[in-house]
Amino acid sequence: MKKIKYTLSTLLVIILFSCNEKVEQNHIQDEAMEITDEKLDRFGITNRDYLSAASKRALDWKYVENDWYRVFKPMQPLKGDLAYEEGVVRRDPSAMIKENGKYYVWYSKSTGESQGFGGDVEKDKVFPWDRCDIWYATSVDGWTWKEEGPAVLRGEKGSYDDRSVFTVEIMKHDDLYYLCYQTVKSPYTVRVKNQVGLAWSKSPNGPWTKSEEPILSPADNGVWKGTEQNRFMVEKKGDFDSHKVHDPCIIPFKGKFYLYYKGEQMGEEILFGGRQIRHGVAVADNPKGPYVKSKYNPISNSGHEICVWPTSGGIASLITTDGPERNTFQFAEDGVNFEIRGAVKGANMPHAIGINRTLDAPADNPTQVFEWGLSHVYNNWNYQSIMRFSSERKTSHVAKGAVSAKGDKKEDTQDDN
Ligand code: AAL
Repeated sequence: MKKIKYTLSTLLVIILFSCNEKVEQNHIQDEAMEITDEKLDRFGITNRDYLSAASKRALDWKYVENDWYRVFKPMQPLKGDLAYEEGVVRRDPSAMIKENGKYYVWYSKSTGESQGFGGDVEKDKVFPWDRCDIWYATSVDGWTWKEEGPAVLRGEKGSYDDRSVFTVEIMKHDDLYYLCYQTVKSPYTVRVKNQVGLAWSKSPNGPWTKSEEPILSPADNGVWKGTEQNRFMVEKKGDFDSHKVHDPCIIPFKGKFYLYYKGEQMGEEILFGGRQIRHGVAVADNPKGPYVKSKYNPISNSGHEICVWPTSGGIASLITTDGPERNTFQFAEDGVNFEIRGAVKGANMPHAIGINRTLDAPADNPTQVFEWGLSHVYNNWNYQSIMRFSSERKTSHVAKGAVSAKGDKKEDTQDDN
């Protein structure tokens, strides 16, 4: 009995102590939050003694600025060979670079309808991005494009890229051009793993030399459950990139090469109303690798296609489509630890963006690279075409005809009233 009494009182002391500790922690957190009168006024908070969870988050925001806010306009069709063509898939454009007085873009190209996974995956085309090769086109004005031909073809039967090479990015470094892209080996099953390949050339017109082996592969610590072709059935999910490494983009940064990529996890879930997609980075001393995945991966908790660019001495990222932080601009001074810096209006938001690398991104306008560029649209499930996007920066909020905070009168505005 004595023993029980002793145990109960010890338990009580522990509970009281841990409750106290919790209160203490909350208190410390509140104290760390700087609650100035100016902040309370700016955020319109009624009573500083009754802060809602949302008000606490607002007061705790690290960055409150307008440099990172953009509004996209409706996309416009391209002319010439990149105009929509029934029966042809052209999608996932690379960044655009300018060489020999012309814009260059690379993209995934395939023909014919997709049958999905219901049929014969050995013979069918399962997705619009299945059975693709990488093609390229040039343009003087960015509107009318000439398709120049294939740049990188699928590999020979039995090679790691024998089924599809797709979703490509371009990097120019020290007079060499590098294309990095996704690869699939046949058969294209639901559980097939995707890797990343690399090709290089002395000229943007090729010829391209392909890496013999992939430069990036999925983490191998997931375990499928059973043998049925079902990607949601797992014994163990493994890392965020245990199934696929996608959307590669290499950026020279701080004397090294940062390969940003999208990971797909075995047993992927739907979270926050979107797919459970996250980004990672792998770093190399040389453009051709070896690329070593960062210990900090994943470096995003949201997003889909990779869209990264250098600005303000760091790397910025546009997070689209999936996850709680979708439609945000993020920035990492070290290229790894990204913080939200601004939001993007959801309307007209392009996906699978090919950044216009001919535009600058100065510190006082870090999203300027989005003034115009390329993206793709789904004309229908089978066929996609490349389109031109444009956007404008939004730093004020004023109705047509009214005077802005800066004192100018807006005659033409997209702003909400
Ligand atoms: C895109 C990209 C990758 C996927 C497919 C084609 O959104 O994430 O490229 O494999 O869809």
